[in-house]
Amino acid sequence: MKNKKITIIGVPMDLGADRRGVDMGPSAIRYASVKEKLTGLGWDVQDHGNLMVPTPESYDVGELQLKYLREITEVSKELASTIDKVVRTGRFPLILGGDHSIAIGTIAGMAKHHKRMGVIWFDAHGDLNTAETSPSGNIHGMPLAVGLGLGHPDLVNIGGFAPKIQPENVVIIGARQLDEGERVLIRERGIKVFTMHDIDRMGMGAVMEESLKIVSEGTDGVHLSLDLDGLDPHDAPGVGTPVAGGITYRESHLAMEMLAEADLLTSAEFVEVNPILDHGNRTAKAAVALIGSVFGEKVL
Ligand code: Z70
Ligand code: MN
Ligand code: MN
Ligand code: MN
Repeated sequence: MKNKKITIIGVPMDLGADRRGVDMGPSAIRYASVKEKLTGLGWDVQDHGNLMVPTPESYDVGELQLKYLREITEVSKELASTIDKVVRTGRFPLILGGDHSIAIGTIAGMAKHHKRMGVIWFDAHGDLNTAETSPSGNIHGMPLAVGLGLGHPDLVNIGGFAPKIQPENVVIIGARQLDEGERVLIRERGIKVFTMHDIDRMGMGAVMEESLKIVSEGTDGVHLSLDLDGLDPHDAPGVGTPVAGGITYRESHLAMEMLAEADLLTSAEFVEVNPILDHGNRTAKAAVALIGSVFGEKVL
């Protein structure tokens, strides 16, 4: 990447998920030496610190199909404007979560700078629910739909414009647990999804070659949104909802290395690390290893 300046933004968000502990994700990733990793690779790294996120116990959950909508909307706006400022200073925003609802703010902030933004969504899930289709009411299952302009207007209209992204510029990699409403949306909008079945049949190399085409053709920027639950629970046990049969450590590194070679990324976020459910900070360490690969670490 030509831009050798990174700003880390922590978002200790756990209002979008049921399990407490994901708010400690940014801390665990920092403890796993993310800054040292990037500095060692020659990047100029600035750590903006964490955004303020309300504690769920001191707020009313609100509407049960959109839990903590008001608080998540406020944090998303704050994240979007922080990212806007970071990009204006010529730096690459690296966002550490926090549950995946933070992608609402990330995409809103980046879409201000990219009229047609490609999005690579690594996840066991589709995160394409709306209040109408969600089985949980948890907003971390909704951020990709919100980016596409679907969902509650308070979320969809953050930054004053919608939609932020187009379905033809989005690719989901690693899906193995989709809700019925998400399947309908994927078919209706023609969103490209590489399920675990596809990864097994094609291999991660071919999946990434196709994915890179999808997110690069006709776009002016690419965002990587990586949910650690996309990885196999053996390699990333510290996530709120582990789903068996995921992307291996090696496959995920190959994907990050191919992204680094393609030199397309304009922003990245690593989400859903839950240190309480982890074993020896393994998941945060995996996140830092992947961050290394995507920011140019090579064996030779
Ligand atoms: C389910 C829902 C989800 C992450 C779980 C689960 C969503 N589709 N996302 N863990 N990261 O409740 O919407
Ligand atoms: Mn919290
Ligand atoms: Mn997710
Ligand atoms: Mn997920």
